[in-house]
Amino acid sequence: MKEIARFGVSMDKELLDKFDEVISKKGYTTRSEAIRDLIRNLIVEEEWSQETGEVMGVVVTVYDHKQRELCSKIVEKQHHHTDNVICTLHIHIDEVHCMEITALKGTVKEVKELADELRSFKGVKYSKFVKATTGSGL
Ligand code: NI
Repeated sequence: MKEIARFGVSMDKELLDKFDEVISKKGYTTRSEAIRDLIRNLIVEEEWSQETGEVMGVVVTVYDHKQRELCSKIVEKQHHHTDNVICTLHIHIDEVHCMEITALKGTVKEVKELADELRSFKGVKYSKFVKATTGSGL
């Protein structure tokens, strides 16, 4: 079990009141939980600013599968990066639209480049990229 450390924080009362209001809306029951999450997010942001090390990322795309050769282009791209494409989840939304969720792992450069390539195919109607972490640095 990890050692627990305690520390005091001084701040403007107004700022603390606002913080309490925001974390309460987000469902945190204690300041400690909220502060731990903020610190973890900061550490993950730092991981993403490094050239070395391994990160995770998720790409969500929604596209028209009737768009000429789009499906095969996406699949081909994924097959060319089997070290970085951890898994894909394909959802047939309706007669026309598909959603694809792709989990990526690699260096920041590898994950960013692959995510950008998957998102930029002609016919992709929506895409979102989420930075994530392997969790080992937290
Ligand atoms: Ni589909």
